[in-house]
Amino acid sequence: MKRALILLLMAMAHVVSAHEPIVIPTPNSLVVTEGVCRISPLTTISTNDNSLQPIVGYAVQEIGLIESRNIGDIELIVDNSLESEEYRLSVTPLGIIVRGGDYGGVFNGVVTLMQLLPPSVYDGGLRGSVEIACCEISDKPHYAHRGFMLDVCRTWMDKVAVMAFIDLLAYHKINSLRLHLTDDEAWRIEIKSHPELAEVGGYRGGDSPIWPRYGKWNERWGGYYTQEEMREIISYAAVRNIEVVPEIDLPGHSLCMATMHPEILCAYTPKCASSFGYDTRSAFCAAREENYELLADILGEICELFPSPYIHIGGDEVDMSQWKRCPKCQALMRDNGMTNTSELQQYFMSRLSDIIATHGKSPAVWNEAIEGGRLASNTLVYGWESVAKCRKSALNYKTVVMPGQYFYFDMKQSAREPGHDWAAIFDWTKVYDFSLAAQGFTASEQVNVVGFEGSCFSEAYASRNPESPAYLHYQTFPRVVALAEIAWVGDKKQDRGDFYDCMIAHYNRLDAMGVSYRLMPPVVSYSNGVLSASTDDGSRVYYRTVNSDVEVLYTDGIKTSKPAEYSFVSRRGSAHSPEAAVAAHFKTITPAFNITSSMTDSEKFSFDKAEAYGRIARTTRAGDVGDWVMFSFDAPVECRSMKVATGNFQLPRYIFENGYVEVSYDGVNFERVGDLECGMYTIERPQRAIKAVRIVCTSRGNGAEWVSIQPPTILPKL
Ligand code: TNX
Repeated sequence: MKRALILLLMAMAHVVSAHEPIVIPTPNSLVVTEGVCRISPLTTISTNDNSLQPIVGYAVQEIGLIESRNIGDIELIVDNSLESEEYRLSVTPLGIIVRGGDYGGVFNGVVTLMQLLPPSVYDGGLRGSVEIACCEISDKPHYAHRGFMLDVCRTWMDKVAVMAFIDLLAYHKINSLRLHLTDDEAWRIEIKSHPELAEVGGYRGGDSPIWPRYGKWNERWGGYYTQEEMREIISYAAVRNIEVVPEIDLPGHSLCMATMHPEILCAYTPKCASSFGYDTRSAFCAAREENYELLADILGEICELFPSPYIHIGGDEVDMSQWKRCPKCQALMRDNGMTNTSELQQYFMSRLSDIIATHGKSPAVWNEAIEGGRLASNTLVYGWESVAKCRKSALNYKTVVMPGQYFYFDMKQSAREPGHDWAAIFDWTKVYDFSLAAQGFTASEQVNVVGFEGSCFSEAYASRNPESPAYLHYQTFPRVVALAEIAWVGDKKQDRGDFYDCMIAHYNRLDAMGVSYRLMPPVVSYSNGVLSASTDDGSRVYYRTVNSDVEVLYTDGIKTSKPAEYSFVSRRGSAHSPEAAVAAHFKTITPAFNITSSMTDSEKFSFDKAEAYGRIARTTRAGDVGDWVMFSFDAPVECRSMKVATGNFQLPRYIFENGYVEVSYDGVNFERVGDLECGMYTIERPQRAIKAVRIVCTSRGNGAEWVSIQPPTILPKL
């Protein structure tokens, strides 16, 4: 609809343009004017303002222009009459002027200018001469904070990978990148006064004392940023109008630190028999005075290194049972009249706030940190648990709104896709529809909302070829595009269908950027003996049958009496959709079986729960070499595939880290069919009916206190 209107307007203005102006995030005002402007690799760009020099360099590098000392064809100007991040972009036959209220404003104007050029600009810059429609754009963001958080702990991303992602964020006018630098699984930033934190804590698995979680079981894997590298990331981001906000996640999520420095833990000896001696406690003791000295060293260096006015000090998901069992914590609470452990957390966070205040910085925290009483009034709260928690925070604090069910892009996008589902299962449309007003934020609460932030926690990435950005891209794009849009326009949104039209045009740019984004699934229908699939996004559709791994280009309806045998996927550029098919294709069967094991099952999560296909069962300890779990079916099962798995549904955690799978067709003789990968194995197209499957463990421990056992996933013969 909107595109049709633009085309009509352009026709009326007699503009011949190779490229209709679709800008995302949508500008406040874009008026197409008469004429065209020609741009080529010989076009010059200039500024008379030294502070804008990095943007000239950026445009030269990205678009492929020539820098000029005289007034160029494209001129960058700071205009003090405009607000921070506001810009005016004027494209005329004689040249282009970008005026911005400040550095960010001018940068935003240049990002918009890039979108007026053909998409190939994102793939090596301008190749030849192009004509663009003349226009006048007047634009500014609704929210000052348009953020994204990368979890570089669970999955290591080196400097180059982070910079590549910064490029993508910058193309969408995201202006804050939070780096989640410490967690249970890793310590990713060099601390010169305590070099072992990164040198040891940056690596897990192999000969490292840090247990390998979520992937890469057999090698020492990871890395960390030296302070020098972090400075490079910070300035790379700053050129692109992105501020890097560091997060040191405290006092919980500190298992990595505690593995290196067990003295930071509460003063009691844990029971570690079920984890083969591995201590899984993860919280700093709040009553140990030396802990504050250590954290003063660490946070002091962080404050020096990062120009950001905020230092995120965590505060989420603290396992307070540790403090309840600690005599020192209990004494501290008694002496200070504290009645619950949230107050103890407030005490801890306030001590850290005092430390960073001495360096002129303000604290940022996750929403749990405000539960135990008032924090410093300059605290920035990141609300993640729910909309209600965000609203509660916004009563008293500046708040970044990022409830998991709208902004956690590590969540699945539909039921059978990868990712978590604890918050919700959602695609970009749900992000787009998010609005403070619709969520019931009062006017005064809205005033305290500084903006939105997307995130991608990366537990599920580490086991999916983390050397490639494909998984990260798939989870985050186009959800980041929707995030960028709503953070820019606020509640003044266009109809979602119209935005989708713009998004599809924008896909051409994502293709040129090399982003492996997620397409919407093809629509599949079956009638009169013909199976059809369609898409509306310019992608090609491919199909497969259950009997073959070969993908075939779909061109026309498929005549078949067995529609469930087919599944479809669409592709364009590096993007692809999830698998789509008629419902019967995905149907599973649940034949009766029982579980036996060399390990006992837990009382609460007993084997019979999994036998009822209800939920995951648990053993009472981690696995050792030779341990086994067996699924025995009451009657032999004919099927087209059977997946057996240790560990949780979405994450390879609580698994047999190494092992193999044996199948028996008679219940007596077993044959080895393959090795576990991330604790699981799928028996594909078994030739005979299966009577029993046995999973055998070949390694000791899994860094936790039990093994999870999933019910098998069985797809019937069709
Ligand atoms: C909750 S977000 C967490 C993270 C997990 C994430 C997975 C937050 C403050 N804590 O530790 O990685 O869920 O979605």
